[in-house]
Amino acid sequence: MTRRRGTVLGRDGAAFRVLAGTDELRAVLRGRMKQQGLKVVAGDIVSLEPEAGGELWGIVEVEARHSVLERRIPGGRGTRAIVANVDRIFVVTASREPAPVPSVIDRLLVLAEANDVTPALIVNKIDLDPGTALVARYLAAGYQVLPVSTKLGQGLEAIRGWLPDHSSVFTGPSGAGKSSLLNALEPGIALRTAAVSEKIGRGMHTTVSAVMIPLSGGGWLVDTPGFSEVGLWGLEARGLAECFPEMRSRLGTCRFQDCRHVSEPGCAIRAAVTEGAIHPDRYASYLLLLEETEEEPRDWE
Ligand SMILES: Nc1nc2c(ncn2[C@@H]2O[C@H](COP(=O)(O)OP(=O)(O)O)[C@@H](O)[C@H]2O)c(=O)[nH]1
Ligand SMILES: [Mg+2]
Ligand SMILES: [Zn+2]
Repeated sequence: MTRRRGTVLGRDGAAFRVLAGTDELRAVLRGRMKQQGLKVVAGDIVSLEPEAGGELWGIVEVEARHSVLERRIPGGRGTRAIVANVDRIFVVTASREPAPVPSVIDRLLVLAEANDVTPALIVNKIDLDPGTALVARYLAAGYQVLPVSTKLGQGLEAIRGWLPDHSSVFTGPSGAGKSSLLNALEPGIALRTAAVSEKIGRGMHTTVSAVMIPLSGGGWLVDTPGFSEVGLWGLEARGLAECFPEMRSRLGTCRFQDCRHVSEPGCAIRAAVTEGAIHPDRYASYLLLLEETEEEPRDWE
């Protein structure tokens, strides 16, 4: 029997679209897998066996995920996976127009790490403003920072070099230049993601689901409706600080092992803020996100 292995691109009604080599196959969960309550999402790597009589394939195995983005199910009924095996989240901000909002940038960077995805910060529109202070702040914090002008075509190679063999999410505030950037990286692609989002927006009862869009140079762009609902719930205070690269190395040195870095005496994090080794805005973001992690699960409308 010919078994095949492939990547789930997205849903198509009751079936999944699975890319196996260069073939796009339609596949459904085998009954046994359904009984196990297994959920398959875009990005999952699956094994397929042909279904009897027909063109459908059966999903007989889902490989362990190295990362998964989840959103909360309304009514406090747990979480639901949106997409699996994302390798990198590119947080896109403009250096100006609109003005960068550090708390928004920080939330997205932390969100990536909290979900085992490597973050990178793209500072776009450097033709308007080099964004020197912003770039320096995030480099100092320990992030990969990519200054870019989509308009002038500057800095795109650094992003392009990273895309093959990986699956990437681009996120960030509206107006930062995401659509323009994606189109510069791969002409026409922003239109494809827009079409997908619109379709999902119209489909009243369709579950919001992510789509993997193969890039011509290899790798995937992941279109993730519902990404704004990915939260930080369930993360312990200690886990949160670990998602701040500049805090990570200092965590063992607070006086109390369970230090939340808020008002505890002998806190190494607050000392580093006072000394200027940690940017005060970054620490402010930490406090804000700490509140979010400690919030009661909220229902999503
Ligand atoms: N000056 C300048 N404008 C840009 C650049 N990249 C995008 N824009 C403009 O910023 C605006 C918002 O871009 P868009 O791609 O729609 O942002 P999105 O909302 O993040 O998808 C548009 O008017 C773009 O032409 C850039 O590098 N420099
Ligand atoms: Mg856009
Ligand atoms: Zn502390």
